[in-house]
Amino acid sequence: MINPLYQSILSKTSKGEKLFAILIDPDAFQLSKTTKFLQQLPKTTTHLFVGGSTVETGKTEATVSEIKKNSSLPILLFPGDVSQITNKADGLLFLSLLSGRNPEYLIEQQVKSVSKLRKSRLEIISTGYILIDGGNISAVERVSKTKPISQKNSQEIIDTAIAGELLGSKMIYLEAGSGAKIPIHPEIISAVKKELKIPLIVGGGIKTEKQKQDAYQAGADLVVMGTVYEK
Ligand code: 1GP
Repeated sequence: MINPLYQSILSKTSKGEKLFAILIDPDAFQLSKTTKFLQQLPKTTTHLFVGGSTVETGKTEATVSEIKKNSSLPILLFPGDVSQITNKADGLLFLSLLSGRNPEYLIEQQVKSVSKLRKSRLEIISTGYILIDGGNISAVERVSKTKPISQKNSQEIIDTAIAGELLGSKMIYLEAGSGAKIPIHPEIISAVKKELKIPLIVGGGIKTEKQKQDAYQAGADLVVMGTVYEK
């Protein structure tokens, strides 16, 4: 099958099934505790995302390899930059930071990645990435030197998501930033979801089961949680 990971996401979300990804930041991950970490993950976990805003060279590959030995969950790279791309994963969220106006993260890193991707068998899923204010300065804001969109400016968030879909993104990711104080408000999630035909990912600052369920109810197809599981 072509693009099996994306086809599976589409077929599940089109039936209203909810997906759940745990984000693993290789810089914060202890390889020696991989088995224990994986055993403690909720049974509802459908995907593992691996990545961070900045990661020491080689750590992503080591982390992915170790997880692969111990889990059959699909691993999607969620890279902060081109250095984090490794063939050991199953797929790659090919992100463009649509909320920002820094060409480095809109297109430059993507161009730089092509020589690596040409030789790779990673399934590439084009993903429009939208940074939204989560009440503190996120690593994405710091590293990308771009401003998040305010949660008060829902029209700009909606328009950015639609622009992403029109540009050909296969998924839209609404991101409040890892460790956000305030996750994305359910009203924003539902307003964006109404306008999209493609799956919607939501993450950043989701700490409780209630917040997760609220995001699903509002229309998130896939919820991402990271920080809570790092502890
Ligand atoms: C960050 O959306 C993810 O990219 C997860 O955020 O670490 O706050 O759960 P948390």
